Amino acid sequence: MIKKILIANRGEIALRILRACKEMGIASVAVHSSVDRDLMHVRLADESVCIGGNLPAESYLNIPAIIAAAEVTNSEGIHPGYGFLAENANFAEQVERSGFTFIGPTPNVIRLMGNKVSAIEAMRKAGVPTVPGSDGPLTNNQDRSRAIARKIGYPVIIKAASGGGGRGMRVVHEESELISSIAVTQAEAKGAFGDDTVYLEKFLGRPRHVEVQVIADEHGNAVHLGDRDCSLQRRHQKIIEEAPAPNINEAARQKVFDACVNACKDIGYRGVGTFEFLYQDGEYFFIEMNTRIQVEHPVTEMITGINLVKEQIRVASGLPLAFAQSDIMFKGHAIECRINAENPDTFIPSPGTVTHFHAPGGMGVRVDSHLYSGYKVPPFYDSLIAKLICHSEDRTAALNRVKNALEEMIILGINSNIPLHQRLARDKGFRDIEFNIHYLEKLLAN
Ligand code: MV4
Repeated sequence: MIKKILIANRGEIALRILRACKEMGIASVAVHSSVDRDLMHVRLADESVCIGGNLPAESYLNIPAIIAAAEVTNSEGIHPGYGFLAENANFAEQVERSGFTFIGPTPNVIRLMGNKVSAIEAMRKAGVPTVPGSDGPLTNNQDRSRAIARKIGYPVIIKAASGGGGRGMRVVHEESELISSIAVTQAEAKGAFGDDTVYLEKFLGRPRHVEVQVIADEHGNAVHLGDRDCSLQRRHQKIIEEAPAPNINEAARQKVFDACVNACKDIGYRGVGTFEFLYQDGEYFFIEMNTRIQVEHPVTEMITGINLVKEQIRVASGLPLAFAQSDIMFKGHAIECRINAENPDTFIPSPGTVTHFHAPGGMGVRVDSHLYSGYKVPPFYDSLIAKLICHSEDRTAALNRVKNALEEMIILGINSNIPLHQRLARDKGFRDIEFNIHYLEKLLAN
């Protein structure tokens, strides 16, 4: 087992990783930017190193500084958390080349999944259902592109191979817009990612976002940990996630779980991973795979009782999975509210000093947060300040717990989106599971 881990992240996820290290008897090293020296996990870590300035490029994205910090502290493993360098194959490669263990998949698998064209191809070959599409990049042959789109049927969507998470996409409603839309998407992709490869898919109009959590070891074992619904989002930022995904066709669901496990074995996956699907009319369509621990992992932990970050560290250390598929029991329902430091009406970020923080509690209530009274939320990073996760025997009871916990939660000094969550916890469409990926934005528009 790895004996010392450098946490290459900040905020709630850095604290989450630190807690896993402590439970496992693993020494911890916090690295942080100048402004982040007062972060909760920096105080609690065995050692800490300031790695640079406040801009992400100067610190949390500064690969040489992070590797130097691992060297001077004699760290063995590097945990990237989510965001920042978590899905950067070059970082994973440099970590390994410098003699450290990257807590995540191998660089080649990160690269395979980072390119959406190669990811979709690998999944199709492994029997995972994908969206009808170009099955590869579009070429400069305009007749070919028109023929592909006509065969699939409009509307279609053009996506950048190096995009993902909603960046570099364009919906095309009719043939007259196709060629110019391809050109614009290519130009944007070139600018944003330095890669103008684009592909085409059938555009699904009202899908839900359903994702499947997996974990695999390097000995050929892979299991799924069920699914999550993350449809409630605004501008590709998830607001509420829940596990299991409610109202899913059970036969299709088991089939997709099996396909995901099979795909992990097929591509030699190691670590935690998430298969993202669009789910519409009882059918699944793979769109992307995330090779990191995700923000919403706690809802899966709550219904399975499995500590995903601990298991992630175990498999990165080369240990076999401690459980088989048949050992995993799914119990009850969990809902996560992402609490952001932002104006609940305008969504404008609201950094500043938290003059008072009170976390809710009680049975089935979990708060993952680095906040404390007196903590100053800096303006340089994303606005996630807390995750409220409620677990209960069924969805209705979990929702009720969310509603009550939100009433207990106090964050003073800055604005938060707690009022938005209070509204959603009472919302009929959300309660009745009558939503898709467009639901929240439509609700906010009214
Ligand atoms: C789509 C789609 C409809 N049809 N692909 C957006 C994020 C990226 N992961 C993929 N995205 C989408 N791909 C096809 N073929 C609609 C979206 C989409 C979306 C997906 C998941 C969650 C929120 C979304 C919001 C807008 C669009």
